[in-house]
Amino acid sequence: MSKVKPTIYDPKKHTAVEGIKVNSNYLRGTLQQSLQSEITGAIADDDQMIIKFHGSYQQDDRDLRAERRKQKLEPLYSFMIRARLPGGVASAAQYKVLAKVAQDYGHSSLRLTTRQTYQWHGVVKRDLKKTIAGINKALVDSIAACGDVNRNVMANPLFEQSKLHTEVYAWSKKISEHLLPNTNAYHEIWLDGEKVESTEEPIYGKTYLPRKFKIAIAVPPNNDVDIYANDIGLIAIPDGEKLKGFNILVGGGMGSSHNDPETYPRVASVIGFCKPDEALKVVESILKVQRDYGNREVRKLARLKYTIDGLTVEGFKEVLADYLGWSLAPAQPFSFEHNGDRYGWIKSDDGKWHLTLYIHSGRIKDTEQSQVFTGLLKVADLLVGESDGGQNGEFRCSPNQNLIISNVSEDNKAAIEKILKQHNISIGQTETPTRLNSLACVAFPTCALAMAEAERYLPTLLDKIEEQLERHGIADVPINIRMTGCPNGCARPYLAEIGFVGKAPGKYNLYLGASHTGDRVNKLYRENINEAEILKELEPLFASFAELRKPTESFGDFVIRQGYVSAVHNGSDFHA
Ligand code: SRM
Ligand code: SF4
Repeated sequence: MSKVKPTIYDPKKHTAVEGIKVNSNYLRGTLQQSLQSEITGAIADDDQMIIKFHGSYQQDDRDLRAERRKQKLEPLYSFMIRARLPGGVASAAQYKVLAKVAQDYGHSSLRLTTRQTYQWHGVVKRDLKKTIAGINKALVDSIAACGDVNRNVMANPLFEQSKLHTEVYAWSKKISEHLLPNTNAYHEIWLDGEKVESTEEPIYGKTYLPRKFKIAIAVPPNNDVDIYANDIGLIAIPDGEKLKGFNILVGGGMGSSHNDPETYPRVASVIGFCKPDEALKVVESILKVQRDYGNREVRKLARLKYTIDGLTVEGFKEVLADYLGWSLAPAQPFSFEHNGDRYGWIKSDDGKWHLTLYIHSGRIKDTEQSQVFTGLLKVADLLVGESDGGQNGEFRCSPNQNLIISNVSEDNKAAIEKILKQHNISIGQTETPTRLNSLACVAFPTCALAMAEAERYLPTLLDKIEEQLERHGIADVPINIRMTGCPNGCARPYLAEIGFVGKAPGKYNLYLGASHTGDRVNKLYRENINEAEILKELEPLFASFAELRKPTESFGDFVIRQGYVSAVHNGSDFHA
């Protein structure tokens, strides 16, 4: 029996956010009133916390902030909405509805996220309810897509690859449903559902979790979901074609603050194995340990990774065994080969085709260069038009901000290729492997926490990095490059072989040395540097990589072998 005692809600000690949750009447807050108020485009302060649990954030256009202040106007408030889409799958018919909502309320733009779902940006308050109701028409919701609860559960979206993949995808939905909040607030507020006075939260309780919580399932050898970045990771272990069970990982996370050694990115620790019929109890118990032992006094230290490092991994396993009533079996062998997506067409055993597209920075939007929004809508039209009841074809989000057009019949292949060509939508055949492996978070203009550009800037920087790679004859080597506008790590930059993390406008910290398989975080190499300095720093690294690389050695492993940075094995190594 563990000697460590759980924390009980204490309004004197705990953060204001804990009080807001407790007093929200199970996530209702005063959202109804906030939505009705016409004097501002914003909602009440406390509701800004509560609305996250409904899958939405209040934001303002940061490009216009200074100008609006000068004109004595309030910031240009709008809302971001994030769908809950376990495993990233929507039918072509659902996609059409989601894209139509973006046309009506979200500037004809959809954002593919690093956790396999869609976001709508720039929705004004008066359209918020219509937007969420519109999304619901596709039978998609945004419950728990944000907030201190379990978020979208990730899994490999190409489940036709094997029977094992199909089983795993079903688990992503099962886990997501199982850990949904029980409150009726979402239906009451957004869908005019019947008012239910008393709600109980049997899993979460009134204070929900101390912080956000993330789960992913990986099927080796592909670590496309970046399993080590999650609070809980499940690694599928096969028994022939079927699922034998899951290795369980805990305590992954990316978020940190610049120059604050108390915070750090951490790869999840493997703590054992469970059979499929034990899996729901295991994930629920881990979540409950975090609910009871997580830090509710300091939000920046409230993720499961810090709870585990506080208890030690062995201590955490003891507490978990108390909650489960038994201990996990020893972990089973597994290995990963890479953590990216595979592009182009593949055919599944049932004769259907699946096409992974490369979506630049995850943004589905028409630009001068390519008409991604219009083109994809035409593909959806084609697939829905072909079917009776919209069952033909799916749009699946990858964990790396790409899109897979799935379950396409042989007859439709050529027509889809034609539409993609006409709209200049990439199927990943002309870009360098480094570009195909790159990720950038949203950052400016919508993200309130951005310190530097990411989505809007990485493509330009990549043009210049590609020139360097070409010059050194290493353009065909895949190097994972990821950029975020701040150290919160939304594009998982600490799992990149080259990571850029925003420090100030035009300035980035440069990190090196993560593994190519996503199981080791990188380390700070240079601080607060601009584009010219970045390129100057990378030049000799690439020259040396081209000259001294061992066959098949990845860039991340090379910079460690050559002593440019030391390998990071745990949180304290990261800042050492
Ligand atoms: Fe994130 C906060 C966008 C994946 C770690 N993240 C935010 C907010 C909501 C900013 C805010 O709090 O005001 C960003 C909204 C920007 C916008 O305008 O859309 C934001 N995060 C995103 C997305 C859209 C980035 C993207 O370009 O795809 C991703 C949405 C995923 C989803 O569908 O659910 C996104 N965020 C991640 C990931 C990656 C992952 O989960 O695999 C991480 C790192 C993993 C982790 O959680 O540790 C991540 N986001 C954070 C953090 C740091 C949390 C921490 O432990 O310290 C914050 C800040 C916070 O929570 O206080 C944050
Ligand atoms: Fe915003 Fe920072 Fe996340 Fe980028 S990493 S989306 S800048 S919170």
